[in-house]
Amino acid sequence: ASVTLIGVPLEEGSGRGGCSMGPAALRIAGIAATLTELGYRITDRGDLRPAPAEDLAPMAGAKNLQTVGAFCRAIEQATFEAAAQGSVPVLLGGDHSLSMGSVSGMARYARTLGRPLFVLWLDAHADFNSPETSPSGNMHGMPVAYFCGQAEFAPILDAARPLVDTTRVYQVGIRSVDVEERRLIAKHNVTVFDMRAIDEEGIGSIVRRILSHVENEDGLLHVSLDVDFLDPDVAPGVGTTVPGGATFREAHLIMEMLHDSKRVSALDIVELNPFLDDRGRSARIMVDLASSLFGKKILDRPTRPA
Ligand code: DIR
Ligand code: MN
Ligand code: MN
Ligand code: MN
Repeated sequence: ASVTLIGVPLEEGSGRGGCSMGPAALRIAGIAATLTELGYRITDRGDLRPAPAEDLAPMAGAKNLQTVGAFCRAIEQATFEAAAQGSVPVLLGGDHSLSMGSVSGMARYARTLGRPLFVLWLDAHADFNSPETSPSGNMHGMPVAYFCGQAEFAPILDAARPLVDTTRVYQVGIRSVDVEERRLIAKHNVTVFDMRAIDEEGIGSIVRRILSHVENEDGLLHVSLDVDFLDPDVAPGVGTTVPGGATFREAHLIMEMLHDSKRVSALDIVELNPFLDDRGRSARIMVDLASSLFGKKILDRPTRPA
């Protein structure tokens, strides 16, 4: 099996500096060596550095659109190419606006197979704003609305891209939602397992339900992991911490179950801000979670013993 690392030194979607150092921190934390040890062939494409897209007219509600837009185009293409070569693209972010590109690239790939794409969004935030609704104008708060086809994006980026059906988007860990996002999530039937759902039902049961939907439709699964999904006590290296997040073990269980499912076709690791981190701790945890997703186990046994 093979994995393609795609570095995305993008922070212009986030409203503060630091995420551009994310790819370097993830490499220093040993992402390539860890996956090599698990038996994968690793291709590291290095960092994407596209020139700003000057054809995009600046827009008040979408800060740094020319930079974010240029990255999204480059990411879409790099993600599609890696997947089409039979490799699993792993996006080393970079802020979460990069998922506009990576999910779109996977949606294009899934269409060539005639299979549906599912998205598992692990985040404290819903990221369902548009340039019209965003209170901040930061595009890292918009990727889910973008790949679900929220109308306001039509003029600014590829209008002909394949979209993700909102009934195939699962958001887990959510605990910070803006007023307009709340309305849009309800309108579009996105399935949200917020922190209360995790507390009440347990993460294992939630992940089993999501995976059985993916399996029933023979889908591909794109996993998008925002550092702030985790509790800030576990992973402090992110600009938008929200208290009350997922524990270390909840996050690992998700990754272990995802590995067993053999459904994961792409992974985004986003929002790591090494400038805010505590001696590389968050970078190492993200690499650790990735290694669980790619098959690292505590013992050689099935997750659910017979
Ligand atoms: C807020 C914060 N909802 C916004 N969003 C995110 O600006 O749209 N923070 N994604 O990480
Ligand atoms: Mn996010
Ligand atoms: Mn977030
Ligand atoms: Mn974010």
